Amino acid sequence: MKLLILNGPNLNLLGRREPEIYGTGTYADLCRIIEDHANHLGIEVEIFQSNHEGDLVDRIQAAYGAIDGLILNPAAYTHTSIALLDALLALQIPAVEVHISQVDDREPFRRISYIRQACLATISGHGFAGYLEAMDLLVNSEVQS
Ligand code: CA2
Repeated sequence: MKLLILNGPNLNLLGRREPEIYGTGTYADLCRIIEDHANHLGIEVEIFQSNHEGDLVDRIQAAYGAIDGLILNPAAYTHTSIALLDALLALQIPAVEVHISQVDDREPFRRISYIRQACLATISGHGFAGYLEAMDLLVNSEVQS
């Protein structure tokens, strides 16, 4: 099984500010715990981060037929991007939306997610562990199907 994990703008700066919202871990720490968990589960994982909406759309399109599940934290594009929604709808692969912070308890604009309707679940406010929960969910849904 192969999962693709996509991270949107500014997540590469994790650990550099707002530790009260995002914790103190860096982006490298996040990638390491994801890779460790993939080894533990015995699956393959690819992690991609971009600050550019079109790069994320391109990566989703390239995933067609090549991956079994997608985990997506589009960061600020969550709240603005119909292009990402359309790419996800076209992909037709199980996807899980992840947010490190609890977006529903923050500014009203963060309660809007364009991609949510194309995802089988949303995990929000569980910190880095949310990515691992999303991996477990996709692995278990594959086993059951
Ligand atoms: O909680 C999440 O994971 C978010 O997707 C993170 C986005 C934010 O726009 C979403 O509303 C919620 C922000 C990512 C940038 O994160 C940084 C964290 C620390 C330092 C710099 C950037």
